Amino acid sequence: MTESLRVAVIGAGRMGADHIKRLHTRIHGAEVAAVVDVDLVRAQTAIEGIRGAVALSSFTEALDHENVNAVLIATPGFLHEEVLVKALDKDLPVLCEKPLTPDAESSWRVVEAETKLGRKRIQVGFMRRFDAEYMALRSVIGDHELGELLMLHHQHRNPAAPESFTTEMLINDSVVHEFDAIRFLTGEEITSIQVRLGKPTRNAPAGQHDPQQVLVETESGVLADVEIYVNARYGYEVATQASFEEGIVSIGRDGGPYTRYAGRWGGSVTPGFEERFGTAYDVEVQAWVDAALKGEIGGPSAWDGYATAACCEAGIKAQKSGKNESVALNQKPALYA
Ligand code: ISE
Repeated sequence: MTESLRVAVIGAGRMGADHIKRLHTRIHGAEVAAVVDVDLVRAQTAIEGIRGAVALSSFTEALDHENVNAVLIATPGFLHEEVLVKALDKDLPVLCEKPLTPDAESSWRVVEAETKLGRKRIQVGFMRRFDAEYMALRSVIGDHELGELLMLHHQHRNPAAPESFTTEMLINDSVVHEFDAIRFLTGEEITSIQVRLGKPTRNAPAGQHDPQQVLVETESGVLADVEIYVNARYGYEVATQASFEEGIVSIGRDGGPYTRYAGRWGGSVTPGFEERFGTAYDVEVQAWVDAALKGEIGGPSAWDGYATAACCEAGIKAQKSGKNESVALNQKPALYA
């Protein structure tokens, strides 16, 4: 049994830097052994103060490094497949930020490679599964506390999206979280998706259609809607309201101190996903480390990565066709049963 994870973090951008800090300061049983970034200066900055860690510009060098026995991938999705394949070749535990890969075909190749290896090594970074309110809502659904779940209403709002964020990325970079959350909450696969592009905000960068409405149906007929709005200006908000036969459950509303001062009342809006899901990320990464030390995974699998990639593909098709598009999944391998 491995005593501690010595992690190569691939990608030192916004999410990578956040995970490096987390691994270094809050997670037990793991340390940062290497940081890889095409921008070597960025990698060097990221390892400052971390004794024994090396900064590299090639992921192959990191995965072959004698002091590395685990991988955390935090690069953009289109760069994931080759790192995943190499990590599987070396039988290393992997935490891969979402999406697993950008499309269903490449995600299926990863599933096939892992199936061939014969054990689950890849955990996908859907951190919402580790958020206390998501877990509580899942229990209410699973225990039928309020009867059957009928509908889910999701709001997913970001303050601003970068210029490079395309119309498609609203689906495959943002709504991918709701696809996984709907699967996690209901325990069912998604069967069809429709996307409506309505009146756009003038605050979106040129060529990016924002907001969008995504309509989803699951195997048993649960209907879900998602408002994805990535230039909402006022702050970060990820919330869900669930309608049951006997009641309604809402999660994700802003909390924190409620202040009355100088004739006004209120509190603060969460600024970004690091704050909104900070604790969930900590729990997620600790679950990965604890499981990896036992040769297991502690969260969503490559199958979940593949299933959500298939949803994204149907979603992007639906953006273009305006029609309800069905989600086609290959047969689930026994490894993921
Ligand atoms: C980003 O990559 C995330 O994962 C955030 O959770 C999400 O809110 C945002 O829309 C994505 O771009």
